[in-house]
Amino acid sequence: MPENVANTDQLIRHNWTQQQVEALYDLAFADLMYRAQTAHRENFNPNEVQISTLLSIKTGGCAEDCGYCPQSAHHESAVKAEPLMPLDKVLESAAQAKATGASRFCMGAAWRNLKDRDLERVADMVSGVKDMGLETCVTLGMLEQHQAKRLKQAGLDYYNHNLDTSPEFYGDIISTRTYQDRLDTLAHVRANDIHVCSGGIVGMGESRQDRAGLLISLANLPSHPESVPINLLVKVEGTPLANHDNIDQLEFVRTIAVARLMMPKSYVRLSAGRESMSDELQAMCFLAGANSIFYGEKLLTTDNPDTDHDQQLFERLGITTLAGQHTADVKEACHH
Ligand code: SAM
Ligand code: DTB
Ligand code: SF4
Repeated sequence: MPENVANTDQLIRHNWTQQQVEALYDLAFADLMYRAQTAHRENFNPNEVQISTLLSIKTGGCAEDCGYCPQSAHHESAVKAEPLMPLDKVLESAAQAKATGASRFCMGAAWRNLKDRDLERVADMVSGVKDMGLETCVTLGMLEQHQAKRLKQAGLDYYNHNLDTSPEFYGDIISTRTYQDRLDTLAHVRANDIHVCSGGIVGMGESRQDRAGLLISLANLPSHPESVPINLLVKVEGTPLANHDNIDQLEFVRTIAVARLMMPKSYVRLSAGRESMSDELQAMCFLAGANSIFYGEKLLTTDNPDTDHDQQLFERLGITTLAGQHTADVKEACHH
């Protein structure tokens, strides 16, 4: 085993170098999988997966120009802009998610940033969902300190805000906000004691160095995000990335495995893109250390696998789903 990758994966580290992470990526596939599965077993029950259900509470018409996103007003996708959903509809959808077995309910808005005029309505959604006994998560774009504080007070457990890719590749995908803006939002979330959910997208034409760079940006944060969504680009017609070549599927599995090794106590979520994956590829991702998914027939605007299909897959793999309260334990584990 190369010296620079030995014994580095068992500790919570925040000082990963590009060379070390690329060395993990360069391991023989079986060696990488063995190490990732070993780290996974040291920290989690390998047959348990956490499930979150997503709801788009405010769809389309977004001012940002994220190249992958069908909700950007800069692109001509089929998504129609809709106003912020009323509270009763949100709670209805959360009740449904709970009935299907989700432990967390994640509400997403196509906003560049949360506006104070919408803060109380979102806070009501958070407390309503929390009162139903679900873990709460929102993703609303950039967030300021006082807004994070108010959402925490309303009962917010997780805030999702992705770094998306490496700092170097970022400018090829998004021009309307900076990497530093994203880091600032994550700091506001953390400072208010809300769990951080942050990851990125693979398959946007980035290099392996960029994939390593994304994982370094995440793992070298002062605390590892408790939840790390790894999205496979969903190619949506009308977006600039619609006709991109597919990424090698084994490279996607490697990315999950390297994320597991670098952030051994975090939940790694096999996120968008499962609709285009075979059952066998998803099984390999679980073997590589993914232990969370989005569950429910829609992501925000695009399709996710049918719940029946997911249940069958879990049954075939002997996977059980995790009840919400257990995930709170991860918080302490990630703070070092
Ligand atoms: N507007 C907010 C923001 O961007 O911060 C929250 C919602 S946004 C849709 C949440 C995340 O979804 C993005 O950061 C991106 O990582 C992911 N995403 C969006 N479109 C995607 C696509 N076509 N394929 C994969 N992931 C996507
Ligand atoms: C995340 O990392 N992936 C989710 C969630 N966080 C909000 C969103 C995926 C969106 C996929 C494209 C769509 O459905 O619009
Ligand atoms: Fe807007 Fe979020 Fe889509 Fe970017 S990813 S265009 S911020 S909805």
